[in-house]
Amino acid sequence: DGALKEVRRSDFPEGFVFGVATSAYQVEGARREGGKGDSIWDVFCEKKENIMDRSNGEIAVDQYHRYKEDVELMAKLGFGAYRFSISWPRIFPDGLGTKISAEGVAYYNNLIDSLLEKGIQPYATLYHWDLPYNLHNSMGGWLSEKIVEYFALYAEACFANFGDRVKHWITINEPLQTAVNGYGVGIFAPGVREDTSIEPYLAAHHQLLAHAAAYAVYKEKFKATQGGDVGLVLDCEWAEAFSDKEEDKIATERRLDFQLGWYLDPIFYGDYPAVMRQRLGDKLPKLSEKDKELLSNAIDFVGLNHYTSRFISHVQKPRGIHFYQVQEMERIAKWNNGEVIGDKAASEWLYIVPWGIRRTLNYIATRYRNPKIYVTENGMDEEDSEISTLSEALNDIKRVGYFKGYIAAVAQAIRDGADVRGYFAWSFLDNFEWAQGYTKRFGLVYVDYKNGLTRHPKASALWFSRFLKGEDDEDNNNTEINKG
Ligand code: GBH
Repeated sequence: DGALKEVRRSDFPEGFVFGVATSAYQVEGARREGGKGDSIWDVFCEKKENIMDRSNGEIAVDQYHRYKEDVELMAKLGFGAYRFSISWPRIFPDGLGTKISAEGVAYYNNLIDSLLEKGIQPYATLYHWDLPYNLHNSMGGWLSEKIVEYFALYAEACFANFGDRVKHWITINEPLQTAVNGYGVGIFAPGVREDTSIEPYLAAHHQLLAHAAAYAVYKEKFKATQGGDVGLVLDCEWAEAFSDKEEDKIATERRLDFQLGWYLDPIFYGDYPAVMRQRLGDKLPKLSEKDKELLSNAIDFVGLNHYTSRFISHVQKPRGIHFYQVQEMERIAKWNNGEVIGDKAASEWLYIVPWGIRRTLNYIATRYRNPKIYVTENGMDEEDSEISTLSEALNDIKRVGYFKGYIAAVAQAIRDGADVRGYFAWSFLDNFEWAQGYTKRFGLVYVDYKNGLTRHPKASALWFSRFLKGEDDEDNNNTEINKG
């Protein structure tokens, strides 16, 4: 891709948004406060062996009580937007959409107002994996078609209560993860292990229909008065063919269809990708004419969560989960000359491959009629156990390199023609990293778990801050934010 000059904010169009992201279960804590009902993650974590360090999000990083301090820090650093998620069981404790919790609504009103006071735009995700436990327990959660209606009621309540101030809505975060890891492999809540059966595809189907239902509610009742946008967030690891062999190239296209096409083809092209139908047969639910109509162009922007890349090789009986076996492919982290694709972060799955985000963005632009795109998550982690002192923790130079590389690649994708409108770093703070508990740290801001959950900006936060202010990178002695 040629030598890159240092990326600058002025490489981005006017109005381009830079923000930070989190999700409710990962940061809020306050499990039993404000009338909140349990979510499937509250219950999943009760089975200690589900989480690497046997932890949970009961307290997490306590954002429920510290949102003001967090918002102030975001503002000091210069971020223009905050992507957070609303906890469904904080709004409707039993999920049924009849008894709204005034305290739950008040919490998000306060958060949103604090953000706007500081000039930070709220980007709200309605569903980032914390389904009201009652909807799982009483009807099978995402396996039941009834959930579509309950999600629409919940979405409507959020639009009605917060939509005067929230202009960017994300319905669902990474439906693929809920489908494959929640209802197939079982490593995420609700822990259903039905990898070889219809469950993952049914859970995906209902998430798509729930997205479409919420999109329709917004369009019919709120769009004209509130004027916001509603999008869906998908996770996509870039897939690059392992060799020039035709079968590797086809397996690579297949891999992308099984990640993005699964959700975007029904919206942009009216049905699931043909290759999924061929390989899954009746395991893949059918979209009725009514479903197709509701889904048709039901998206104002595509949200992309992107972290890493792999080479894809066609393998008839691949190792790994059933979801990969039906795709007859293996994900490989080495070039065909044996060299690794990129440096590794802490998580086993995360290699640092900046060029992958440019290709993913260009792929979405070309394949799906150049939609508005937001990069809704991008970042890397370090291993908690490898950090021995606070000053070591704050000196996250590898993450600085990660952001410089990936953000420069986003700027290139924009020059290539992709309509990217914003970028959110994952994550604002170290937090509860799902099945990996607190063993991995994705934050720009360090959270001292042993010392009152105090917040300490890492070097990457300070780099970001200078980048946002358009300051020279050489000028890196600005430690203002760490004083006071
Ligand atoms: C995001 O998912 C999530 O939206 C966010 O909440 C999370 O904190 C962040 O990633 C960092 O992990 O499939 O066995 O490799 C990104 C997609 C899905 C990638 C789960 C890692 C790990 C389990 N991630 N996957 S596995």
